[in-house]
Amino acid sequence: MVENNHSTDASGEFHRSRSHFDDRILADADARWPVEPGRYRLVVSLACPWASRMLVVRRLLGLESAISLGVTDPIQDERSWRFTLDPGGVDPVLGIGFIGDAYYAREADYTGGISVPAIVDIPSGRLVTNDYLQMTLDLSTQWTAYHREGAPDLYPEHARAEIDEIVEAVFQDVNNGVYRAGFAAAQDKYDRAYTALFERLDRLEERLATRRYLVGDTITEADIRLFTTLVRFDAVYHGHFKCNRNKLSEMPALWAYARDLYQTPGFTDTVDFDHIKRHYYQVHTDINPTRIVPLGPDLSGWNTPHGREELGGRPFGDGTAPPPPPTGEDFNVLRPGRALSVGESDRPGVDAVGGDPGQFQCVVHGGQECPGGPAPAFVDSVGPVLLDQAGFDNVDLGDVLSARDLVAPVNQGVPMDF
Ligand SMILES: N[C@@H](CCC(=O)N[C@@H](CS)C(=O)NCC(=O)O)C(=O)O
Repeated sequence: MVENNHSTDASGEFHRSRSHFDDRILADADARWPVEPGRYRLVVSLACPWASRMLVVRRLLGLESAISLGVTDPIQDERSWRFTLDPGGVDPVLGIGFIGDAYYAREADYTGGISVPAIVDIPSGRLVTNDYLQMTLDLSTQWTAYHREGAPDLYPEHARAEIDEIVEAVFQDVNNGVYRAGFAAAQDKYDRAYTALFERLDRLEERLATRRYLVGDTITEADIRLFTTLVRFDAVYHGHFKCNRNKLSEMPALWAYARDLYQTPGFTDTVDFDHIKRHYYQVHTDINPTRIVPLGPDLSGWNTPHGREELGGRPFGDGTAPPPPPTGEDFNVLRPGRALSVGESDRPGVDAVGGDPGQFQCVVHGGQECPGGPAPAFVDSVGPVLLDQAGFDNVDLGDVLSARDLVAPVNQGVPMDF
């Protein structure tokens, strides 16, 4: 069993250890790890808030073709994060089944925790860094030569002091605060984390009532770091981590702020609620021994109008919104118009889902009548999946979302074999 990179001490307090591998990839040809497009692979779990920061920053800066992406199964096993979503259970670029293999290639006798996000040097197969605190900043400051045209400045020099200050407070009380509450093993430690979390959220609620973003009038690193915790709040932290004074959706400014970001290109496509829920509820058996994943909450509110445009602000500053994600990197099934993938499902009622954008196929068996052959279906809104054939119009998006557990790679015009 691989050791965790966090622990709860004898007093019941949760501690997150520093990342062991903190090398940096630098815009310097003589550096040990120089910026070089195509050389590095970013490995993430879509469930992980620290990894999701990297997904958003990479998308907003347009670094998808410079730094490729590997996505792990949301459920770790005793060897930690694994590539079981890929054909043969092996990452197609790194040729390994576990991200731990890259850690051991870097340091054969390494005994510490294995975590995502992780960046791997493709030619040598060695881990470069798992230092999530620095990684996003380096995408902004070291990879500038490969930013897309119109990339926003997420870490503007003139605002760094303010960003750093807010990021530190948000880290202590919110990003890591939810973990401190969730993994506390003593009442007083939990109480303290809970209190600090909601005091901070109250202050953020106040700050965001009159301003669209945390710092200045554009999206910065500070917003990305707050967002990845907020987007998990009602689905996971409120129940699983006992952060339940109120839900995010009961804090009007924060909830509208989170929806605003969620609906912004580059954010929305990185959010996979299915991975998020299954990871937390199924992996943390110490706090959820039954491994039951709750069916709620209703997530459809994320797509409702947020009204934040009224506060002004220029989301991308002098830049522009990113184009749609590359094939295979649109992870958000909840988003209206999102292409589903061909696949198999063990979910009663849904055997496979797939199709080209705008035209989806959904084969429904199991508990329901299947009148022989695929039924065309498409997601046209959050809510029911509309199916063209009679008899299928009661399949709801929840079923199709869960069908994604076993969904195969995105269909790229290949005839579907149901
Ligand atoms: N690398 C970081 C943070 C990243 C992190 O905690 N990632 C989680 C997923 S959200 C992880 O990989 N955990 C693995 C584990 O704790 O065994 C750290 O050392 O604290």
